[in-house]
Parts: sequence; C-alpha cells; structure tokens
Amino acid sequence: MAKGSDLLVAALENEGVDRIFGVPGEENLDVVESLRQSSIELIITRHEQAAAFMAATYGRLTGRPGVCISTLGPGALNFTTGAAYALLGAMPMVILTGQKGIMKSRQAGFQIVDVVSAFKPLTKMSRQIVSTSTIPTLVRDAFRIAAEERPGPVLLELPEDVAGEKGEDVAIVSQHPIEIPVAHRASLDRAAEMILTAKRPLIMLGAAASRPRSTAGIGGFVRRTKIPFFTTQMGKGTVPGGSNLYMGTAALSERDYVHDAIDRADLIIAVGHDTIEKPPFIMGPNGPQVIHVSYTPATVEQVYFPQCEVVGDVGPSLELLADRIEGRLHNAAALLELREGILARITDRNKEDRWPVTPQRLVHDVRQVIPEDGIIALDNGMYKIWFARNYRTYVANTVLLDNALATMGAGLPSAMMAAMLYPDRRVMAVCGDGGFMMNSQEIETAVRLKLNLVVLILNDGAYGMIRWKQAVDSFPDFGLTFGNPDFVRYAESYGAKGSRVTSVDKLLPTLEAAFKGGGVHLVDVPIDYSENTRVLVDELRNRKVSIKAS
Ligand SMILES: Cc1ncc(C[n+]2csc(CCOP(=O)(O)OP(=O)(O)O)c2C)c(N)n1
Ligand SMILES: [Mg+2]
Repeated sequence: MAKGSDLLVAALENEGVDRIFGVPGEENLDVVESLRQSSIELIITRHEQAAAFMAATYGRLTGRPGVCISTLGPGALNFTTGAAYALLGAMPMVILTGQKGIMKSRQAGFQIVDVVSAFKPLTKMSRQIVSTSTIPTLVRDAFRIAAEERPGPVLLELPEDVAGEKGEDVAIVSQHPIEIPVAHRASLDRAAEMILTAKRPLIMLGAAASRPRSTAGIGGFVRRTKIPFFTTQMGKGTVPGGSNLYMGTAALSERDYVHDAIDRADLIIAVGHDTIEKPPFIMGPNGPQVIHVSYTPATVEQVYFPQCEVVGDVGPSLELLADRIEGRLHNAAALLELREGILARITDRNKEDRWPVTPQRLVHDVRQVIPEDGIIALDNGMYKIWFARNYRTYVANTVLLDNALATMGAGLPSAMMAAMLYPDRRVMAVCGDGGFMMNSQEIETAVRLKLNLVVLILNDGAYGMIRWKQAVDSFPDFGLTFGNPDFVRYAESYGAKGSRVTSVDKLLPTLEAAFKGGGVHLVDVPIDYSENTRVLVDELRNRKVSIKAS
C-alpha cells in the first residue's frame, strides 16, 4: 500500500525533478515528509512568488519543468503572478498546491479558495487530484503538457486527505522520447522561393528561438545563409551576437536605429516570434513580407500577420530550409551595409563619465565584468530598454529578461536560479530600487543557499520608468517617488555584502571586486535617467522626421 504523497514524490522523481521551491503549509506536511525521504531537494523561499519565478526560470533554462509548492488559499494565490510569468513567457513549470481534505470537512470554509478555478486562465491545465490511483498518470500528463510546445505552467492540487491516504500500489508511468515533427515540404518550398526572390532579406530571432533545443539549429541557418539578423528582446543571444551579421535588438517597436534595416527589408524571416512580446516592429500593408518559422503557428494580430508559415521543430526545419537556399542567395548581404551605422549609434556616449552614471555607461561597464558565458537577469524598469538595446550577447540565454508579463520582482529570483544552475558562471541581477524591494527578502534565501551572485541596484528613488512616461506625456511630476533603505546595511543585515558606488570610475572596479569576493553582494549605484528623454524620445523623434524628409 502506497501513501498518496509517496506516490506523488515517486512520480516527480520519475520526471527527473531534482529540486522543488516553495513555502509549505499544514496541508503539505505528508508531501514534505515524502520529500525528506527522497532524492529531491526542498528549497524554502521567503515568499511563494519568488519560488514560482525560480521554478519558471528553471524551466526556461533547462527546457524541463521547474516545480514549486505551496499550501492552499493564501499560499496558492501568491503563485498567480509566477503562473502568468510562465504562461506568457512560455516557461515549463509544474505548480503543486495543497488543499483541505475533500472526503471530510472539519474546518468548514476556513482558508478555502477555489484554487483550481483561479488558475484556469493562468495555466495550460489546472486539476485537483481526487484519488491516489490517478497520481502517476496525472503527474506524467502534467509534465508532458508543461513541456510541450508552447510550454507553460500546469497546476495540480493535492488535498491533504488524498496525500495521507494509503491506496493500492499503482505503477509509475515511464517517460519516452518524443520528436517534434519537422515542417511540411510544401511550406519549406514556399519559404525557400520567397527567400530566393527577396531583394533585401532579414532574419528576426524571437522568444522561442531562445528555447534550449532551438539554439544550435538557428546558428547553423544564419551561418549557412549569411542573411543578417536582428533579435527581439527575448530572442537576444540566440546566435552569437559577436558574429558580423548581428544588426541589433528591437527594444522599441519603431523608429530605433535597427528599424532602418527593418523598414528597408522586403522580407523578414521571423524565427520563433511570439506575439506576447512588445512588438519588435509593426507590420503594415506596405511593409516587408514575413515568413513565420516556429514550433507553433503564428498568432495573427493587427501588427503581425505573416504571409507564409514554416511550422515544426525549429532547428531541423531550418536545416532543411538552408539546404534549399544555401549558395543560391544573391541578395543575402543587401542590408549588411547598414550594420556599422546602426551599431555605432547604439554605442554612442557609452564611455561618458557623467555622475550619476548614465544608462549607456552602465550597460558598457556591466558588459566589461561579465564574461561571454556570464548571465545577467533583469527586473523590470527603465534600464531594461537600455540593456535590451545596448548590451551585446555572445551565448544563448545569457540575458534573462521578461518582455512578456514584464513583471517587477522577478529579477532577483531568476538570477538566483541561474546562479544555482551554473555555479561556475558569473551571474548578476540588475534591478531598479522599486523592483528589487518587491522580492528583496530572497536575499536571505540566496545567502542560505551560499550562492555567488551580484545584485546591482539602480537607485533613482522612484518608479523611474513610469515617472519618465509621465513626463513624456506632459503630466506633472507626481506620485512616483519613494525613500529607500540603506542598501549596504540592508545587505549586511542578511549576512550578505554591500557596496555603494560613489563616483563613475568606481563602478567597474566595485563590480569586479564584488564578483571576486564571491557570495551574495549588493551594489547600490545612483542612476541619471535624463538620457531617457534625450535619446529615446528627442533623438529618435527627430530622426523619424529626417528619414521621412530624405
Ligand atoms: C508588479 C508590477 N507592478 C507595476 C508595474 C508597472 N511598472 C513598470 S516599470 C515600473 C517602475 C520600476 O521602478 P524601478 O524598479 O525602480 O525601476 P526604474 O524604472 O526606476 O529604473 C512600474 C511601476 C510592473 N511592470 N510590474
Ligand atoms: Mg527606480
């Protein structure tokens, strides 16, 4: 006879789960006891939201679902933002929640919320486990659904009486390999024809191009066709950005320098574009034609309506497409002449020594202390646009940013996950003073886990991005500033280290010393956001006029 929680944990082990993040409650105690006796590590966080962000990031970086656990009602509801983060960001994740007993109810309605229903719009599947005998199949199904394209979160609710109940022994369902079908020959022929006749082709790498399984095949396609490429924010890094075909990242939807190339292209091969991202360009009736290459068909939107679709396993499908066009492309390099001009504009003023530090200088100095395979994980704030636009990447998944839910509070937990998975690589969280404080309690978790992690806090005493938009829209400056704790002493109170940067020339050495010193190290740097308006509004607005005039 097997106990429900033992069956659950055996099924999780069968899925290769090695760690679970969360905050258990009374209703999970059987599961906690089963975990104690298992090979799975239980990692306690200080808020369920951080556990969900960590589990989602585990899924994003490994392709295998990350797992998080909470109690019923209040704990489960703290997973909602993490579920939405994984749903919009296409990150495989399995959420386990507890519930009061369903066979007997001795506590009436205390703490009971219909969690399964609450998560229906936030997950790919949300189910209650009602008997021990269904646990193996439900767990297998949950992991399959979470991981298959398009990946996302799944919720399983385990009531405490089912967890504690002894039932018949049921066999665990073993995994088997599944190959994703490759695109249809007809669609490959059609796409090849369009590429061969294009005069100014351009490749765009989107969010799904960053899936761990995609990246090698995409690199091969770019190298074989030699068509220049740009990326969306979440597609950053999928082909070595150091290659001489990288044209830039579309951090804005229009008018940026990279749009010089996009606007002139007559064909865009959009690899892995997911319309949950803020649009990297706006399709219009007179703009370039688009070929959508991805695991799943395109979602047609007002701003994205491709004329051709190549749907299937991205790497192998692109290999077949390259077979059809390699060596036959005469116009592959047509837009390449714009490259130097675009990249030069992006690096403009990145060594300026103004104080407080400017975003351009900040991105430049951070790049200096992060090796090619080092990882930065961004929270959400004004600096995200600057990093997306200006930070060059050389290795896939070395910039973790969220251009999907774009929630504040995920920067620190996602950096912690990266630091756990890659202990030999440098990892830095980049957070605003607003976003950092939304999950800053996890510094305790990071210290407890003995992570090596630098947390860079950009201090403007404000919800800077919203304050900036308020000014751009000509509203009076109102309601978006706050006071901060002393971040150095705050770090020290957790047993972490802290440094404050007091002049622009100290930024780089302070970051370098923080990495060299190891452990968890907060670096507080004041930032001057006046560049937002000078570059992202005035300079680009004037530029549009000059393009139109020319
Ligand atoms: C959870 C959440 N709440 C609110 C927002 C809206 N929002 C986007 S950026 C931002 C300000 C971020 O402030 P901060 O973290 O200090 O970064 P800054 O822009 O000042 O660099 C806000 C409030 C959001 N994206 N997510
Ligand atoms: Mg701020």
